Amino acid sequence: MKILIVNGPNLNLLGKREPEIYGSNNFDAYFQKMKASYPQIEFQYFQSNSEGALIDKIQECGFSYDGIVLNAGAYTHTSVAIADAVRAVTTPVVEVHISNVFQREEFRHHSFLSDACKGVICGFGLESYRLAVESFLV
Ligand code: CA2
Repeated sequence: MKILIVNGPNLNLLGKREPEIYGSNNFDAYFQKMKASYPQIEFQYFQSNSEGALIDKIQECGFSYDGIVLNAGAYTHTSVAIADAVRAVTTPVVEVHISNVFQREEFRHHSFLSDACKGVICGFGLESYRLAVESFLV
């Protein structure tokens, strides 16, 4: 089984800034542990601050992978183009958020991606990613 994990803008700063919202763990350390606990899954990780690069990666893997875990960061709330890419591919996509976006500012309550995705997981910190991976195993 092949799963792609995609992180959008500013998520490269995880563990370095705003720990009260996003926690103090660095994504790479979390990802290494998660990979070790799913030896049967072939993971690829991709992070970009650029909308086009995120779309290119979704298109590149979206016809051959078994699942995509997507945290599009702030593009979640703005990007029709990423939503179109999610709709265009055949691989199911699960939208994730580290924070509970519904407890935050109103503009974070709307996602352009959710209705194009298989499901949405938010508010469980970095464990949101593991829960999304689990969703591909059931
Ligand atoms: O909660 C999430 O995972 C978000 O997708 C994170 C986005 C935010 O715009 C979404 O509304 C919810 C922001 C990612 C920024 O990540 C940072 C991490 C550490 C320090 C600063 C920003």
